[in-house]
Amino acid sequence: MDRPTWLSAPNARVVDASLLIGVAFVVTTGVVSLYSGRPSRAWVFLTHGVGGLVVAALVALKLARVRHRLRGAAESGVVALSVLLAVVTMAALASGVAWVFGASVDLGPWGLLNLHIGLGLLVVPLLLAHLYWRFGLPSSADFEGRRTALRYTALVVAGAATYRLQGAANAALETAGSERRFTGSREEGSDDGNGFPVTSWVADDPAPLDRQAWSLSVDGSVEESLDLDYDDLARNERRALLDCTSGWYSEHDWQGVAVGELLDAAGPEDDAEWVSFRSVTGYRWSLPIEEAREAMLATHADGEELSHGHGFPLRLVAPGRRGFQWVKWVEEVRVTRRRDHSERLAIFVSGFR
Ligand SMILES: Nc1nc2c(c(=O)[nH]1)N[C@H]1C(S)=C(S)[C@@H](COP(=O)(O)O)O[C@H]1N2
Ligand SMILES: [Mo]
Repeated sequence: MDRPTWLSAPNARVVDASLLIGVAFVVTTGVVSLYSGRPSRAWVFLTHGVGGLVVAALVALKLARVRHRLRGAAESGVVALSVLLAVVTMAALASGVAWVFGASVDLGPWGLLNLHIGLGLLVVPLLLAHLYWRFGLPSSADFEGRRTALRYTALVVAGAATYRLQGAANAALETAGSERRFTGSREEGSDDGNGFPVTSWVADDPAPLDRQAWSLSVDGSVEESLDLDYDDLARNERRALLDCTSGWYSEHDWQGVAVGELLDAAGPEDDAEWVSFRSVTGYRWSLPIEEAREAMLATHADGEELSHGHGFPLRLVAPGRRGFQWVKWVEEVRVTRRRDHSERLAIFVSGFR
Protein backbone atom coordinates (compact mmCIF):
# COMPACT_ATOMS: atom_id res chain seq x y z
CA MET A 1 0.00 0.00 0.00
CA ASP A 2 1.22 3.51 -0.76
CA ARG A 3 2.14 5.73 2.15
CA PRO A 4 -0.05 8.80 2.52
CA THR A 5 1.68 11.72 0.84
CA TRP A 6 2.28 13.63 4.07
CA LEU A 7 4.37 10.71 5.31
CA SER A 8 6.57 10.54 2.20
CA ALA A 9 10.25 11.22 2.77
CA PRO A 10 10.78 14.96 3.28
CA ASN A 11 12.91 16.78 0.78
CA ALA A 12 16.53 16.43 1.87
CA ARG A 13 17.64 19.94 1.01
CA VAL A 14 14.66 21.48 2.76
CA VAL A 15 15.39 19.42 5.90
CA ASP A 16 19.00 20.58 5.79
CA ALA A 17 18.08 24.22 5.28
CA SER A 18 15.56 24.01 8.15
CA LEU A 19 18.19 22.43 10.33
CA LEU A 20 20.55 25.30 9.60
CA ILE A 21 17.86 27.85 10.46
CA GLY A 22 16.92 25.88 13.58
CA VAL A 23 20.50 25.68 14.84
CA ALA A 24 21.08 29.39 14.15
CA PHE A 25 17.90 30.10 16.13
CA VAL A 26 18.80 28.02 19.18
CA VAL A 27 22.39 29.31 19.28
CA THR A 28 21.16 32.92 19.04
CA THR A 29 18.46 32.53 21.68
CA GLY A 30 20.94 30.62 23.84
CA VAL A 31 23.44 33.48 23.75
CA VAL A 32 20.71 36.12 24.26
CA SER A 33 19.40 34.14 27.26
CA LEU A 34 22.71 34.70 29.06
CA TYR A 35 21.89 38.41 29.08
CA SER A 36 18.23 37.94 30.02
CA GLY A 37 17.17 38.18 33.64
CA ARG A 38 13.77 39.85 33.63
CA PRO A 39 10.46 37.98 33.29
CA SER A 40 9.69 40.07 30.18
CA ARG A 41 12.42 38.01 28.51
CA ALA A 42 10.87 34.64 29.39
CA TRP A 43 10.05 34.15 25.71
CA VAL A 44 13.78 33.83 24.95
CA PHE A 45 14.04 30.73 27.17
CA LEU A 46 10.71 29.35 25.99
CA THR A 47 11.50 29.60 22.29
CA HIS A 48 15.01 28.28 22.94
CA GLY A 49 13.47 25.13 24.44
CA VAL A 50 10.89 24.67 21.69
CA GLY A 51 13.55 25.37 19.06
CA GLY A 52 15.77 22.70 20.61
CA LEU A 53 12.98 20.13 20.28
CA VAL A 54 12.40 21.07 16.63
CA VAL A 55 16.13 20.75 15.95
CA ALA A 56 16.12 17.32 17.64
CA ALA A 57 13.34 16.14 15.31
CA LEU A 58 15.18 17.47 12.24
CA VAL A 59 18.43 15.82 13.35
CA ALA A 60 16.55 12.51 13.65
CA LEU A 61 15.13 12.93 10.13
CA LYS A 62 18.52 13.78 8.74
CA LEU A 63 20.30 10.90 10.49
CA ALA A 64 17.71 8.45 9.17
CA ARG A 65 18.62 9.63 5.69
CA VAL A 66 22.42 9.72 5.90
CA ARG A 67 23.01 6.75 8.22
CA HIS A 68 24.21 4.51 5.42
CA ARG A 69 27.09 6.88 4.65
CA LEU A 70 28.67 6.29 8.03
CA ARG A 71 30.62 3.32 6.77
CA GLY A 72 32.90 5.71 4.91
CA ALA A 73 33.64 7.58 8.14
CA ALA A 74 37.00 5.92 8.77
CA GLU A 75 38.32 6.88 5.35
CA SER A 76 36.97 10.37 4.86
CA GLY A 77 37.83 13.33 7.05
CA VAL A 78 34.74 15.14 5.83
CA VAL A 79 32.45 12.32 6.94
CA ALA A 80 34.30 12.07 10.26
CA LEU A 81 33.66 15.77 10.79
CA SER A 82 29.97 15.26 10.03
CA VAL A 83 29.82 12.43 12.56
CA LEU A 84 31.49 14.64 15.18
CA LEU A 85 28.99 17.40 14.42
CA ALA A 86 26.10 14.96 14.84
CA VAL A 87 27.48 13.66 18.15
CA VAL A 88 28.13 17.14 19.59
CA THR A 89 24.70 18.37 18.44
CA MET A 90 22.93 15.43 20.02
CA ALA A 91 24.95 15.85 23.22
CA ALA A 92 24.01 19.54 23.33
CA LEU A 93 20.33 18.66 22.89
CA ALA A 94 20.48 15.82 25.42
CA SER A 95 22.21 17.97 28.04
CA GLY A 96 19.52 20.63 27.59
CA VAL A 97 16.74 18.07 28.09
CA ALA A 98 18.58 16.57 31.08
CA TRP A 99 18.86 20.02 32.67
CA VAL A 100 15.14 20.65 32.21
CA PHE A 101 14.41 17.38 34.01
CA GLY A 102 16.56 18.30 36.97
CA ALA A 103 19.77 16.35 36.30
CA SER A 104 23.13 17.55 37.66
CA VAL A 105 26.76 16.83 36.90
CA ASP A 106 29.73 18.03 38.89
CA LEU A 107 32.52 19.37 36.70
CA GLY A 108 34.47 21.23 39.37
CA PRO A 109 33.50 24.89 39.09
CA TRP A 110 31.03 24.06 36.30
CA GLY A 111 27.84 22.09 36.09
CA LEU A 112 25.48 20.56 33.57
CA LEU A 113 24.22 23.90 32.29
CA ASN A 114 27.79 25.04 31.58
CA LEU A 115 28.34 21.77 29.71
CA HIS A 116 25.19 22.45 27.69
CA ILE A 117 26.40 25.96 26.84
CA GLY A 118 29.86 24.68 25.90
CA LEU A 119 28.49 21.94 23.64
CA GLY A 120 26.07 24.39 22.03
CA LEU A 121 28.86 26.83 21.25
CA LEU A 122 31.04 23.99 19.92
CA VAL A 123 28.34 23.21 17.36
CA VAL A 124 29.02 26.56 15.67
CA PRO A 125 32.57 25.99 14.34
CA LEU A 126 31.79 22.35 13.50
CA LEU A 127 28.69 23.39 11.59
CA LEU A 128 30.56 26.12 9.72
CA ALA A 129 33.21 23.60 8.63
CA HIS A 130 30.48 21.12 7.66
CA LEU A 131 28.73 23.79 5.57
CA TYR A 132 31.99 24.68 3.88
CA TRP A 133 32.37 21.11 2.59
CA ARG A 134 28.78 20.13 2.05
CA PHE A 135 26.53 23.12 1.65
CA GLY A 136 23.88 23.05 -1.10
CA LEU A 137 21.12 25.62 -1.31
CA PRO A 138 17.64 24.23 -1.83
CA SER A 139 16.08 25.32 -5.12
CA SER A 140 12.49 26.45 -5.52
CA ALA A 141 11.69 23.01 -6.95
CA ASP A 142 12.54 21.54 -3.54
CA PHE A 143 9.66 23.38 -1.90
CA GLU A 144 6.42 21.58 -2.52
CA GLY A 145 4.37 24.64 -1.78
CA ARG A 146 1.70 24.32 0.85
CA ARG A 147 2.66 20.82 1.87
CA THR A 148 6.13 21.92 2.95
CA ALA A 149 4.72 24.91 4.81
CA LEU A 150 2.14 22.74 6.60
CA ARG A 151 4.68 20.14 7.59
CA TYR A 152 7.07 22.61 9.12
CA THR A 153 4.30 24.45 10.90
CA ALA A 154 3.14 21.12 12.34
CA LEU A 155 6.71 20.42 13.47
CA VAL A 156 6.93 23.70 15.40
CA VAL A 157 3.47 23.17 16.93
CA ALA A 158 4.48 19.64 17.98
CA GLY A 159 7.66 21.08 19.53
CA ALA A 160 5.66 23.62 21.51
CA ALA A 161 3.17 20.96 22.67
CA THR A 162 6.02 18.66 23.76
CA TYR A 163 7.56 21.53 25.68
CA ARG A 164 4.26 22.10 27.46
CA LEU A 165 3.99 18.39 28.35
CA GLN A 166 7.47 18.62 29.82
CA GLY A 167 6.14 21.00 32.47
CA ALA A 168 3.40 18.57 33.47
CA ALA A 169 5.80 15.60 33.46
CA ASN A 170 8.31 17.48 35.60
CA ALA A 171 5.62 18.41 38.11
CA ALA A 172 4.20 14.88 38.24
CA LEU A 173 7.67 13.34 38.75
CA GLU A 174 8.61 16.09 41.23
CA THR A 175 12.08 16.36 39.71
CA ALA A 176 14.65 18.98 40.68
CA GLY A 177 13.71 20.52 37.34
CA SER A 178 10.12 21.22 38.36
CA GLU A 179 11.09 24.23 40.49
CA ARG A 180 13.02 26.03 37.77
CA ARG A 181 12.79 29.77 37.32
CA PHE A 182 11.86 30.97 33.84
CA THR A 183 15.63 31.23 33.23
CA GLY A 184 16.01 27.52 33.99
CA SER A 185 17.87 28.24 37.25
CA ARG A 186 17.24 26.30 40.47
CA GLU A 187 17.11 27.82 43.96
CA GLU A 188 20.17 27.66 46.28
CA GLY A 189 20.60 29.09 49.78
CA SER A 190 18.10 31.96 49.69
CA ASP A 191 17.71 34.02 52.91
CA ASP A 192 20.72 32.26 54.39
CA GLY A 193 23.34 35.02 54.53
CA ASN A 194 26.57 33.77 52.93
CA GLY A 195 25.16 30.26 52.50
CA PHE A 196 24.81 30.35 48.72
CA PRO A 197 27.30 29.19 46.06
CA VAL A 198 30.50 31.15 45.48
CA THR A 199 31.02 31.49 41.75
CA SER A 200 33.70 33.18 39.77
CA TRP A 201 32.96 33.58 36.12
CA VAL A 202 36.33 32.38 34.92
CA ALA A 203 39.26 32.56 37.29
CA ASP A 204 38.87 35.66 39.45
CA ASP A 205 40.34 34.88 42.85
CA PRO A 206 41.92 37.89 44.57
CA ALA A 207 43.58 37.71 47.98
CA PRO A 208 41.19 38.68 50.81
CA LEU A 209 40.85 42.46 51.05
CA ASP A 210 41.83 44.38 54.16
CA ARG A 211 39.01 46.69 55.21
CA GLN A 212 41.46 49.29 56.59
CA ALA A 213 43.44 49.51 53.36
CA TRP A 214 40.36 49.35 51.12
CA SER A 215 38.34 52.37 50.03
CA LEU A 216 35.69 53.06 47.42
CA SER A 217 36.20 55.81 44.89
CA VAL A 218 33.39 57.40 42.90
CA ASP A 219 34.88 59.25 39.96
CA GLY A 220 34.78 59.92 36.21
CA SER A 221 32.21 62.37 34.82
CA VAL A 222 31.21 63.75 38.21
CA GLU A 223 31.38 67.20 39.75
CA GLU A 224 33.12 65.93 42.86
CA SER A 225 35.02 62.66 43.19
CA LEU A 226 34.44 60.74 46.41
CA ASP A 227 36.68 58.45 48.40
CA LEU A 228 34.81 56.44 51.03
CA ASP A 229 35.99 54.14 53.80
CA TYR A 230 34.15 50.97 54.74
CA ASP A 231 32.67 52.64 57.81
CA ASP A 232 31.35 55.56 55.73
CA LEU A 233 29.01 53.28 53.80
CA ALA A 234 25.33 53.65 54.64
CA ARG A 235 23.22 50.60 55.39
CA ASN A 236 20.07 50.62 53.29
CA GLU A 237 18.29 47.38 52.57
CA ARG A 238 16.75 45.84 49.50
CA ARG A 239 15.61 42.42 48.44
CA ALA A 240 16.99 41.09 45.17
CA LEU A 241 17.59 37.84 43.36
CA LEU A 242 20.96 36.78 41.95
CA ASP A 243 20.55 34.41 38.97
CA CYS A 244 23.80 32.85 37.71
CA THR A 245 24.01 31.60 34.14
CA SER A 246 25.47 28.36 35.47
CA GLY A 247 21.95 27.50 36.63
CA TRP A 248 21.23 28.55 40.21
CA TYR A 249 19.53 31.50 41.82
CA SER A 250 19.45 32.91 45.34
CA GLU A 251 17.29 35.65 46.83
CA HIS A 252 18.40 37.78 49.77
CA ASP A 253 17.85 40.97 51.73
CA TRP A 254 21.00 42.89 50.89
CA GLN A 255 22.32 45.73 53.03
CA GLY A 256 24.57 48.44 51.69
CA VAL A 257 24.76 51.78 50.03
CA ALA A 258 22.27 52.79 47.34
CA VAL A 259 24.12 53.70 44.15
CA GLY A 260 21.61 56.53 43.67
CA GLU A 261 22.85 58.13 46.90
CA LEU A 262 26.48 57.88 45.80
CA LEU A 263 25.61 59.49 42.48
CA ASP A 264 23.66 62.27 44.18
CA ALA A 265 26.66 62.97 46.42
CA ALA A 266 29.15 63.04 43.53
CA GLY A 267 26.89 64.90 41.06
CA PRO A 268 27.10 63.29 37.59
CA GLU A 269 27.82 65.71 34.77
CA ASP A 270 25.02 66.38 32.28
CA ASP A 271 26.40 64.10 29.59
CA ALA A 272 26.97 61.12 31.94
CA GLU A 273 25.22 58.02 30.55
CA TRP A 274 26.86 54.94 32.09
CA VAL A 275 28.16 53.79 35.44
CA SER A 276 30.98 51.24 35.49
CA PHE A 277 31.43 49.05 38.60
CA ARG A 278 35.05 47.98 38.86
CA SER A 279 36.62 45.21 40.90
CA VAL A 280 40.12 45.20 42.37
CA THR A 281 40.77 42.37 39.89
CA GLY A 282 39.92 44.41 36.79
CA TYR A 283 36.58 42.62 36.40
CA ARG A 284 33.93 45.25 35.62
CA TRP A 285 30.46 45.81 34.26
CA SER A 286 28.43 48.92 33.54
CA LEU A 287 24.79 49.89 33.75
CA PRO A 288 22.92 52.77 32.14
CA ILE A 289 22.91 55.58 34.69
CA GLU A 290 19.16 55.45 35.34
CA GLU A 291 19.32 51.74 36.08
CA ALA A 292 22.49 52.18 38.14
CA ARG A 293 20.57 54.55 40.44
CA GLU A 294 18.33 51.62 41.41
CA ALA A 295 21.26 49.28 42.12
CA MET A 296 23.01 48.76 45.43
CA LEU A 297 26.57 48.17 46.57
CA ALA A 298 26.17 45.61 49.33
CA THR A 299 28.32 44.99 52.36
CA HIS A 300 25.96 42.40 53.90
CA ALA A 301 23.52 39.66 52.89
CA ASP A 302 20.63 38.95 55.28
CA GLY A 303 22.47 40.91 57.94
CA GLU A 304 25.68 38.85 57.63
CA GLU A 305 28.85 40.60 56.57
CA LEU A 306 29.74 39.33 53.09
CA SER A 307 32.36 36.60 53.09
CA HIS A 308 35.47 37.03 50.98
CA GLY A 309 34.12 34.66 48.33
CA HIS A 310 30.96 36.73 47.96
CA GLY A 311 32.94 39.93 47.37
CA PHE A 312 33.84 41.44 50.76
CA PRO A 313 33.91 44.32 51.38
CA LEU A 314 31.56 45.42 48.61
CA ARG A 315 29.66 43.83 45.73
CA LEU A 316 27.17 45.05 43.20
CA VAL A 317 23.51 44.07 43.56
CA ALA A 318 21.90 44.66 40.16
CA PRO A 319 18.25 43.50 40.25
CA GLY A 320 17.06 41.94 36.98
CA ARG A 321 20.62 41.43 35.72
CA ARG A 322 22.30 38.03 35.43
CA GLY A 323 24.81 37.07 38.14
CA PHE A 324 27.94 37.70 36.08
CA GLN A 325 27.08 41.40 36.12
CA TRP A 326 27.00 41.52 39.95
CA VAL A 327 30.64 42.60 40.28
CA LYS A 328 32.43 41.46 43.45
CA TRP A 329 35.28 43.15 45.35
CA VAL A 330 34.26 46.59 44.00
CA GLU A 331 36.71 49.43 44.61
CA GLU A 332 35.59 52.00 42.04
CA VAL A 333 32.37 53.41 40.65
CA ARG A 334 33.22 55.27 37.45
CA VAL A 335 30.67 57.51 35.77
CA THR A 336 31.21 57.71 32.00
CA ARG A 337 29.75 59.22 28.89
CA ARG A 338 30.14 56.09 26.76
CA ARG A 339 29.86 52.45 27.55
CA ASP A 340 33.12 50.71 28.38
CA HIS A 341 33.07 47.93 25.75
CA SER A 342 36.30 46.44 27.07
CA GLU A 343 34.29 45.02 29.98
CA ARG A 344 33.09 42.23 27.68
CA LEU A 345 36.66 41.00 27.45
CA ALA A 346 37.63 41.96 31.00
CA ILE A 347 35.17 39.49 32.57
CA PHE A 348 36.99 36.63 30.82
CA VAL A 349 40.58 37.66 31.46
CA SER A 350 40.55 39.49 34.82
CA GLY A 351 41.55 36.29 36.65
CA PHE A 352 44.72 35.85 34.59
CA ARG A 353 46.43 39.14 35.32
N1 LIG B 1 35.07 40.41 40.38
C1 LIG B 1 34.24 39.42 40.04
N2 LIG B 1 32.91 39.56 40.24
C2 LIG B 1 32.06 38.56 39.90
C3 LIG B 1 32.53 37.36 39.32
C4 LIG B 1 33.91 37.24 39.10
O1 LIG B 1 34.40 36.23 38.58
N3 LIG B 1 34.73 38.29 39.46
N4 LIG B 1 31.64 36.36 39.00
C5 LIG B 1 30.26 36.77 38.74
C6 LIG B 1 29.34 35.67 38.61
S1 LIG B 1 29.44 34.72 37.21
C7 LIG B 1 28.32 35.48 39.49
S2 LIG B 1 27.09 34.35 39.21
C8 LIG B 1 28.28 36.20 40.76
C9 LIG B 1 28.34 35.16 41.84
O2 LIG B 1 28.35 35.75 43.10
P1 LIG B 1 28.65 34.86 44.37
O3 LIG B 1 30.00 34.22 44.18
O4 LIG B 1 28.57 35.78 45.51
O5 LIG B 1 27.59 33.81 44.41
O6 LIG B 1 29.36 37.10 40.91
C10 LIG B 1 29.75 37.77 39.76
N5 LIG B 1 30.74 38.75 40.13
MO1 LIG C 1 27.57 33.38 37.14
